[in-house]
Amino acid sequence: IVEARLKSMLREDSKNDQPEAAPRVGIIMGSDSDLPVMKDAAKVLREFNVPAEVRIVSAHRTPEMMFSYASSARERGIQVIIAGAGGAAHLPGMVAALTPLPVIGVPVRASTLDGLDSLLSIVQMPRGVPVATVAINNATNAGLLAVRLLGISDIDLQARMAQYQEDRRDEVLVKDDKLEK
Ligand code: RP5
Repeated sequence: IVEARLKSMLREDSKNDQPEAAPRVGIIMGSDSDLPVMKDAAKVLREFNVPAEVRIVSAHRTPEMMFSYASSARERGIQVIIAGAGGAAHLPGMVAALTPLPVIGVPVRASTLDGLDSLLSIVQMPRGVPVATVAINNATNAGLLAVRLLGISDIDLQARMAQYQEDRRDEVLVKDDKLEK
């Protein structure tokens, strides 16, 4: 259901009928209500042609599923996990405790505390179990960081990241050029 919703959210990509490759990145979230934020990570990975899977895995509502997902991710070929959650956002930290893979946490703004609760829950991991935390609701940066991590051992991907950075720089230069000075 999540994959179907994601495809409709990324309608421009759903015309691609190519067979799906084995996922290298796992994008998980505590609730389907996180999907409007977390879809941005999937969008980035699609742009870089990095195969990814999207799942709802709740630390407190489906703890057994969280355990089996995190503890089997490495043997299934997943190389990076992006985990988004809101409120008492323990999903990224719990997953990081169960896998040696790098885990990127996305604090989702989901409660009356405006995302600060999620941010602090994810960023304040005790020593020994790291979670790389991006800004509140910034799943785009989680996707980009996953690409950079994979780029360490994937020269083509790293080159595409360098090109992406050049393109962003060129955008600024064009805007600067158009300014009346
Ligand atoms: C967390 O609680 C989820 O990650 C979500 O951000 C938040 C609210 O979940 P729902 O009540 O919308 O399912 O577990």
